[in-house]
Amino acid sequence: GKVRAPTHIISTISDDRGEEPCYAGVPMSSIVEQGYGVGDVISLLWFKRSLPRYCTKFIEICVMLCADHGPCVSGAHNTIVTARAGKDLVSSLVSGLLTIGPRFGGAVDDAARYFKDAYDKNLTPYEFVESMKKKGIRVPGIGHRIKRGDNRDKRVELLQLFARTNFPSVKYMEYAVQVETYTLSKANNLVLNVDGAIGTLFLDLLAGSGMFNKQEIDEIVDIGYLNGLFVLARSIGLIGHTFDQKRLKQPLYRHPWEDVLYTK
Ligand code: Q5B
Repeated sequence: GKVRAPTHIISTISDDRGEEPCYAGVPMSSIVEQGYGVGDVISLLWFKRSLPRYCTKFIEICVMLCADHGPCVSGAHNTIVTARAGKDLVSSLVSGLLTIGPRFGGAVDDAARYFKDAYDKNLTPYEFVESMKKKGIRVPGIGHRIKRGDNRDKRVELLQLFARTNFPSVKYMEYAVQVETYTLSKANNLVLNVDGAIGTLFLDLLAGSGMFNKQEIDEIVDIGYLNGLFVLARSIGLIGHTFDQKRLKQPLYRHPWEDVLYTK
């Protein structure tokens, strides 16, 4: 019989060999004709399946809410400085994206990992937070530079409201709220932030939708899919900041001496 030469690449998410490209087996014409949105496309290309509408809507809300958070955050700042140095769109974009990490925007996966582990082990919020402190690890998804107990993050409230109204279960989110109550009793800046809200609510989506088995959920959390939501979303804003600086014809950025503490 025929012997297939070994291939150098294995791919399972998309195929452009036919008359039209397919995402996870779904032809482009169906995607357009059936009115799919970007949440459906993410579901097909990342999770290799169609998800119920409330899940794809949740994904779209995450993307919309995280698209930008003003010019002062790390990512936008880097992008603005790079654009003002005369660099092109892609350079300005990646310069901003490279700031996404454990402190800024890239705590979604770790929030999912640590909150899942703590909830699944039945740790009380006190046990969870204090065990993290003993290990010298900041609780991912907790804390914000400008949000406070008396100035909550509206994005977190909107995500929670959507999930409480549409998700079959919000057990991980409710656990995160209890953790936040405890951390706020320690310091007013230790709110549940947008990374923590997305991380824990995605756990609820994965566990409650019936679309993923336990092994798949563990793999998604293990591989770390969820920072991808912030990266994808914030790219929209970073591209906007690049165009903004170019439109405004902003000159090369130089930080003022007065704002540097020169010391020996
Ligand atoms: N402490 C976010 O820190 C920040 C603690 C904590 C226990 C914690 C910090 C943190 C975990 C990572 C995380 C996502 C660096 C944030 C985002 C997107 C964004 C951004 C925007 C957007 C802020 C003061 C005292 C210290 C600390 C203690 C702080 N966090 N303890 N667990 N998680 N969080 N990142 O304000 O005793 O004085 O030493 O790392 O989830 O990135 O809008 O800006 O859309 O763009 O600088 O929203 O919380 O606080 O470092 O002065 O700490 O609180 O140990 O205690 P801060 P610090 P002590 S959302």
